[in-house]
Amino acid sequence: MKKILILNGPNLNMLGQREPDIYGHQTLDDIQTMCADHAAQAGIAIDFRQSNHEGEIVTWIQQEKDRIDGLIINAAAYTHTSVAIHDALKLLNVPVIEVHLSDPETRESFRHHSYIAPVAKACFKGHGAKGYLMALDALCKE
Ligand code: CA2
Repeated sequence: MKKILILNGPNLNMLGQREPDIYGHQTLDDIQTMCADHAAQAGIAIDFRQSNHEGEIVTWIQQEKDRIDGLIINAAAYTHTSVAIHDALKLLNVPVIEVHLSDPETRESFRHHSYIAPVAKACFKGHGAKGYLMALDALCKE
């Protein structure tokens, strides 16, 4: 069975509590449940995690690199700052998909650059929580 690691960066644990106009009303637990249901229907396994710590995300990527068939990442603010996560993702020999709830390119200029994009096969942004399901579907086709 294919195993997909889904990583979420800082502050995404606060989803549903503020800025619903930008990020929607769903909590991260809701998104995890949606992903788990979708994965079960597709016959794949997911491991869904969130961290507010850059180093923890880097460690998770290193630890799981030989155990997964694909990785989905919403690195949140680290998208725009983290060379460390970029370098860790380069260690992977499996497809990486970048996801964002909002479309960062239509927001403040400091959100326009992504350190994830050069190491990602695709990016789903601006589709809300559905973007995670689109990313799962894309990895199922790999
Ligand atoms: O649109 C996305 O998914 C983002 O990755 C979300 C990040 C942001 O820094 C990126 O530019 C785009 C922010 C996540 C913060 O989530 C919050 C949740 C509730 C309240 C406030 C922030």
